[in-house]
Amino acid sequence: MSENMSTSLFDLSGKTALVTGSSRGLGRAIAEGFAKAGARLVINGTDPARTQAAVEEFRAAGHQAEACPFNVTDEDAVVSAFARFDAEGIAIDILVNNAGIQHRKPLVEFTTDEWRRVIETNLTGAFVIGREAAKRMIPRGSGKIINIGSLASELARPTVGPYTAAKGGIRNLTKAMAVEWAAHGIQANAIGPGYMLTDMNQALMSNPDFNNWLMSRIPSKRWGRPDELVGTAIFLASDASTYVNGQTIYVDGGMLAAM
Ligand code: GCO
Repeated sequence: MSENMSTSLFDLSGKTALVTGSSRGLGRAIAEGFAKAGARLVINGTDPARTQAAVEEFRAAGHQAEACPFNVTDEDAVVSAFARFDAEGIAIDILVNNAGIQHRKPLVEFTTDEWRRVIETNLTGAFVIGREAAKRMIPRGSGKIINIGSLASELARPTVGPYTAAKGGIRNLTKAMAVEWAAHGIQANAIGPGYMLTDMNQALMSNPDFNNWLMSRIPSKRWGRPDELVGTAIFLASDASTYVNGQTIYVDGGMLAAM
């Protein structure tokens, strides 16, 4: 493949990407990767100050970025954000539904409200924002939707039941989006991160017993780095994947491949 071919295929220049939960963690890493590939970024987080600070860092690095803080569980805020995009002529070409929370305890001890909070944040938010984005992508005849799943989209472990249910839902919501929106030039896919070095997993990283178990389960024998998701994200966000739809690509160090 010539240098020009490989570069243009993965070029995001001229595209605008909204990445939820992109002021830190996996979303931040993906947003930074998109910016380096030429995209204009809409940075989202629940904390306006942290979101704006992230935007300033993107701009200081020479990238185009603006802030759009909202909680993905606040449907009114999501609808208002897209109304603002419409009013300002901002077309979201690429949506990454990354925002999510974790809550660990035995399933039998979860209150229904605690269950709902995880489902609302990790699954319903992706539906609401995906719907609002697709309403604008369909008339344009193009769009990229990337939902962030998990190894928990396929496998379960004790104490993360609501998260596992939500991430399993992400895997099939992605298929539902793909089958309804592919004819409109939209590719909807998911990325399933393995055990990544993020704030959400600090409690696990600092637990020797968990680490020993995890290293026995991962062929790569190490935690993944957030930047190791960027290549897959750019692939799914770019013209390199125009006939890929409904797939979940696992970036997990081989964990799902192992017995
Ligand atoms: C946990 C972790 C996992 C990872 C990741 C695995 O408590 O087991 O939080 O859920 O975050 O999602 O793919």
